[in-house]
Amino acid sequence: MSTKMDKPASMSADALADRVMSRSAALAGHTEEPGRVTRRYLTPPIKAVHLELTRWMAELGLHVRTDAAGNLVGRLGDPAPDTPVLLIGSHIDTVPNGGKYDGVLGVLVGLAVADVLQDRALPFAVDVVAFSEEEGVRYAKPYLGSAAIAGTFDPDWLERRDDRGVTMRAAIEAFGLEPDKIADAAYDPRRVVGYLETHVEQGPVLEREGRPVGVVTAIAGQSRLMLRFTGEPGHAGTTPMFPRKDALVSAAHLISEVQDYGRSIQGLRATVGYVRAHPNVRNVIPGEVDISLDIRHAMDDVREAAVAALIDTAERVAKEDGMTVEVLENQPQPATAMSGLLSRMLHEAMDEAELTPFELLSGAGHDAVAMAASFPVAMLFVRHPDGVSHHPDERVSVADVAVAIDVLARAVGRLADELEVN
Ligand code: HGY
Ligand code: MN
Ligand code: MN
Repeated sequence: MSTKMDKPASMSADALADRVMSRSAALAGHTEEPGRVTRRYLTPPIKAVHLELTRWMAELGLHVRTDAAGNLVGRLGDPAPDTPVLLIGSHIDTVPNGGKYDGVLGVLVGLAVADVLQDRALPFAVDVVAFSEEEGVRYAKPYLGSAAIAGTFDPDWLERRDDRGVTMRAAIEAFGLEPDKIADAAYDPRRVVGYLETHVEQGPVLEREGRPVGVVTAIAGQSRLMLRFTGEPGHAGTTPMFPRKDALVSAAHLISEVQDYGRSIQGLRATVGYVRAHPNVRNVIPGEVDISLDIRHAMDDVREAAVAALIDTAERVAKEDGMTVEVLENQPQPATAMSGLLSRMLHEAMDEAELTPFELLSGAGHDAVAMAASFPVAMLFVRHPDGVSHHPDERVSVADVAVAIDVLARAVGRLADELEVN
């Protein structure tokens, strides 16, 4: 699907930032749950977001298309497939009851940068990408959209089912796309100059340091596990308190140890965010409980040691409680390094904009993680007052968004100069 219209004149960074804020608010209105921002992979609000973004991209004269994984791509420049291309973007899915800016900000800043650069002759095309799925909420698999573009999408994922039993394959088909063509979404790494992502920091550092933006040094590694505790189900009223094999009690023993362990290791993040008790009714002792484990650290060996230690702890706790525990899934993701060239362009752009360059680690995962498998990547963080994210209170300031647009546009310009010289 492609659309193209005449282009309006470009606007100032401040005016573009105002428009990013109003557009973020408009997209927040597209949700599965009125009054909350919830957009899971290829649900109807994603289609509504596509329609708005397609209109805004077409107004800018971008060539717009949707790939088989549901990514929406607006190209500034030559649509020929062998054109060198710089990708700029982020994701448009959200966690349940999420914020307005996580993901969306990177897409809208990308559109603003395309606006700034629309009359500049660049040695590459610029693709503004709205990735269809980063959070991993609907199918417990993050980065579906960026994995498709990076060429690492595993067709086995198409058989994964959501909490209503709908396969990923069926969800893609229901969206009007062809799952068996997802391999066509991959870019040829020889054509890709790199990937730049702007994202709210989702943490306190830039606010504490009094900085509007910062360059990401690396993205912490992350292990996503699912553990199953198995005990014995029973009638809540007739089963004596001894001996009981309540799987939820054993899971609870582990959960409290997870936090203690996380606090004992410098820089570690250890979280249990998902609990599923079966049959999850008031008058039945849970015989089976699934819990997630989200373990993150900048150093992969520390993270891997933490995963091993917490699995040992789970086995000890289960044994003490007379239960069993098994690891249903362990998705390790190594720490992600940033491209030296692209990061230098961001630093030089900050310098050119008379900002003192500043850099920081990302504890959160981003599409840049999946994109780094195939392309050079770099990230620009935007100050996030209170650092509250994955929550409706998530916010950014229009002034900081204007700085991000200015810095990113300068970085793309410097990259063009650098590539034209070499
Ligand atoms: O979980 C994360 O780190 C990201 O927000 N998806
Ligand atoms: Mn997120
Ligand atoms: Mn995000």
